[in-house]
Amino acid sequence: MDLGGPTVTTWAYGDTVPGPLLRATAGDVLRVDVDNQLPDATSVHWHGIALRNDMDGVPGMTQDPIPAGGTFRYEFTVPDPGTYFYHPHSGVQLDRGLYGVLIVDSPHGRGQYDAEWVVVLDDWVDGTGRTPDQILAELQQASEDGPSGGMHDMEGMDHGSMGGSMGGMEAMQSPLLGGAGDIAYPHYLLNGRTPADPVTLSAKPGQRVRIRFVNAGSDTAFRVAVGGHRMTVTHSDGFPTMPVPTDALLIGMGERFDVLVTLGNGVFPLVASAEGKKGQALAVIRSGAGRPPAADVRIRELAGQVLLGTDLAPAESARLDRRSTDRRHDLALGGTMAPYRWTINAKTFPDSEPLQLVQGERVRLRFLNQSMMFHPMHVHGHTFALAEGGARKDTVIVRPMQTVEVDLEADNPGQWAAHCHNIYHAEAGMMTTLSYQAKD
Ligand SMILES: [Cu+2]
Repeated sequence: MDLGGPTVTTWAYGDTVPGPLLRATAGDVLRVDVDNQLPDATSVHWHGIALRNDMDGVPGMTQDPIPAGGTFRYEFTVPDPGTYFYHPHSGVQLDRGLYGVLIVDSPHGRGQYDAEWVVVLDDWVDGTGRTPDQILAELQQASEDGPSGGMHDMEGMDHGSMGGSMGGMEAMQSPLLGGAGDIAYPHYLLNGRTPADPVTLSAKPGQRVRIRFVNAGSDTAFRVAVGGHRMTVTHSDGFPTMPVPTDALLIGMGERFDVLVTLGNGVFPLVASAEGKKGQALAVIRSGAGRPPAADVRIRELAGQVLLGTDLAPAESARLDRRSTDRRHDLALGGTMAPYRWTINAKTFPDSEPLQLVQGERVRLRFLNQSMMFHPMHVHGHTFALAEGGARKDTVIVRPMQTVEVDLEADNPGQWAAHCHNIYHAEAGMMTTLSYQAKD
């Protein structure tokens, strides 16, 4: 892959990063044939889609892994319109080039806008001398060696590369998120390009553009903004929100937001700053004449008002019915850099205790972050509502020492993963199962 400067060898869907854009209409049956030409077993997870359990793409939970050289047919109904994405649920493969966007359109028309841009954000290391599997091994090895070993000498892992507890090293910190991640990446990409040679997004002055943001990163939240413009947030994780204007938006790994922007006349940078880290991704918006922005352009909107998913309210159509809670589960989020181990209720997957659900019940999940790192928590097969009237979402940022409560309708039987969408945290244990039981 040519990333717009660096050329890397990586794993991808087809021959592009991001992979092919898949598009369907709510109610459609989507059929995708996977032909695994990778040297390793894989799977495809349809992030955010409330699909049938055996199509959810979690090896060991909903299917067998697709072996190297094997094939698998995914076939399922897409029930809800929105912005979704697909990626492997196998090891740290997501941190290669294996991701793509799935847009589900409404059968009732597309809404009031003139143009649509899909913007996929990613933190990139694969093919720059190390693979994601090597990074994971280094994180685990370094923590075994203790603070004086391992990571200090790793090429490309500068002194900001380890969060939290590694003594003597400058941690990557964000005022909004606390610990900002575990890995300092050499590149941050927007639609597969570094800022050195960014994509150009074109429209006419005065046009209203819908931007669909997807954070496909593995360890990086992005703060996004458009120079010279405000954005109006309209959707969070596929579902409509009360429209709210903002300067900037913070997007955790696995989150999606749709915004509307009414374009001025000229050339404007769309910047996705790696939150708490050094570096950014960039696109050039062109609606008129002007010089393109520099790769390291800074825009003042990034320092303005910043919204998180937890700040949003649902549109009337996305509100969860008012109901009393039938069942409650706590998910205590813990972990440390040394040893490199991330837990839910003090256990690492697959030793975690499954959380029981019963079909038809209203369930409240309480995420209690007891670590100094933020965790974007993702629940498969369902869209939850942030408690007390918050937005509908399937992935929510839980900040250090913060508690976030969400409600869901237990209406999709099966065995469902619930995990941190920091893919290194998930792989180091931060995952559990929501397990439907028969009613007796
Ligand atoms: Cu995490």
